[in-house]
Amino acid sequence: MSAANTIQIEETSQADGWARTGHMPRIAIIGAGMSGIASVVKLREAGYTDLTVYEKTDRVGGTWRENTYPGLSCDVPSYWYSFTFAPNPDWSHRFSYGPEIQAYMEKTARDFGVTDIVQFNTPVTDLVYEAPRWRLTTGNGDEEIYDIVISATGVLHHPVMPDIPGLDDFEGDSFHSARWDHSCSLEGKRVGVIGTGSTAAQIVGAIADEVEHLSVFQRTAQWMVPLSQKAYSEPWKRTLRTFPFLHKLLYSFYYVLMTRGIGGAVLGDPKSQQRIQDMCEKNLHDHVKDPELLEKLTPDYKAACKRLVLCSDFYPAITRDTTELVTEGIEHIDASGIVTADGRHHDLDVLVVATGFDPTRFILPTRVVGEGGVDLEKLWDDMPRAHRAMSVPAFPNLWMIEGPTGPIGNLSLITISEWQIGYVIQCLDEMKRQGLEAIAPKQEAFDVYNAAMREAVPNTIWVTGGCNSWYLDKTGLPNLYPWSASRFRKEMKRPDFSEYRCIEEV
Ligand code: N01
Repeated sequence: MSAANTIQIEETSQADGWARTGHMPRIAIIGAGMSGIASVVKLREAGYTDLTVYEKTDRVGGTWRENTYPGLSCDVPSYWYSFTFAPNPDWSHRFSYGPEIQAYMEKTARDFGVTDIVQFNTPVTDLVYEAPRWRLTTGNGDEEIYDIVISATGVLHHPVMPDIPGLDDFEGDSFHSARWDHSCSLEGKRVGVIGTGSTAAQIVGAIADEVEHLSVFQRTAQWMVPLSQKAYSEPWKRTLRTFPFLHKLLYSFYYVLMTRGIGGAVLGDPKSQQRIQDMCEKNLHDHVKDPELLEKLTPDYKAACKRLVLCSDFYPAITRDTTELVTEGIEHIDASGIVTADGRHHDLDVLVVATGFDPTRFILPTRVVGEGGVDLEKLWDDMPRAHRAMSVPAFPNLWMIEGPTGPIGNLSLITISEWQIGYVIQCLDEMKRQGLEAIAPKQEAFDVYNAAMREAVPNTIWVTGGCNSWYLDKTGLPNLYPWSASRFRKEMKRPDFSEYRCIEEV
């Protein structure tokens, strides 16, 4: 290894922690969703076995446990939306439905002994850095000391309720899409859905034929790519069981298909963008013939500016006689429905709020206090940033899987998580080799990385496409990785240790 690619040691450490003495580091993992599960499996595989997972609820699964709305599915192909260490020949469809993914998460967690080390119903409330370790406090008031903390809390897990006057006055059943009330039957009811993002599109497609009347409140039209759903046959599943190497081929095939297809469009390649644009326009025109409806459903920005909605059920549902697309702005909500800006009252029995999530939270609301008492929430100030999407200068030995500015969009987050965990493991190995108790990215490296990102984002479709989306932070800049997935993969493959400094015990 070149001297330049070495963690900088500021002084000789007096610590006698894990890396110096050869002890096993104590590692806390926060969250038992897919990144938490992958972290445990990969860390164990690499020889790190003193692991504890903290999970705020009573089950593993993360987003797939939390979201249970009708029509819930993953618009990333199943063979790619899988752990590399747990290929699944039994996927029933090309794009899996939510309950099947949740069952896969639970099975994988059981098969790999993850469930055994999860402390369920145990939210982590505080993380305070006491060099070179972390003091972790749980909602039960318990305190533990860890050498390393890995946040695997996910990106979109704080539902946002819209700031619409009178929302609480509604007397029918009302709930956010991520808090679906399964005790509420929709059959024969007048249902309103606020929002037309990926979630709402799936819900509308799933419930339109069950309800008496559906009102879909659209603030901004969405471009939609048809989803080529397909059920897998039993003989095909048997073939996969017989020839497991096929999983690798399928994983790679979908990786290339999705990253080249959608990735290119997002990152400013005009040809890919046009291809996606044409696909969306054809999809819309194939399904919607009524000129007035067509106009309402046609976005005034470029495809892929907002996260692309991949869905084939929305247009057939929205063109039904019993469905109405409402594009007048919502003025207020009262006891029996929604009043739009044209003064019209839309009578509703049930109101579904599919208005998305707060994308600025990540590990928050856990109070995270780093070196010198720096508070992470204050530091981020609603604009979370991290070095290589995973670490922050004043927060040694704290790694965030799926942290801020990572590649998200229409990718398999399982793949991204696995790459990131591989990076963390290499950093741990390096700490062990050098006997370092704590490392953090240098401020300079963090600044250079984030400046490069700021320079690159204006070229992406998220900015040039002319739309507003949850990708943009309060300064109007996308909080996403602005380069290709393969570049991120390269970054993750071999950490540049010269970007890190060793923090000494005080
Ligand atoms: O949320 P969104 P989502 N009044 O923020 C509207 C992932 N996901 O839950 O476009 C009226 O995209 C808002 O309107 P506008 C995926 O990453 C993945 O649908 O802001 N309307 C929009 O229509 C996705 O991007 C899968 O003008 C209001 C909608 O609500 C992310 O989750 C499936 C409003 C919110 O759309 C979030 O998707 C589902 C208001 N006050 C989701 N406020 C997969 O298949 C907001 N809206 C992997």
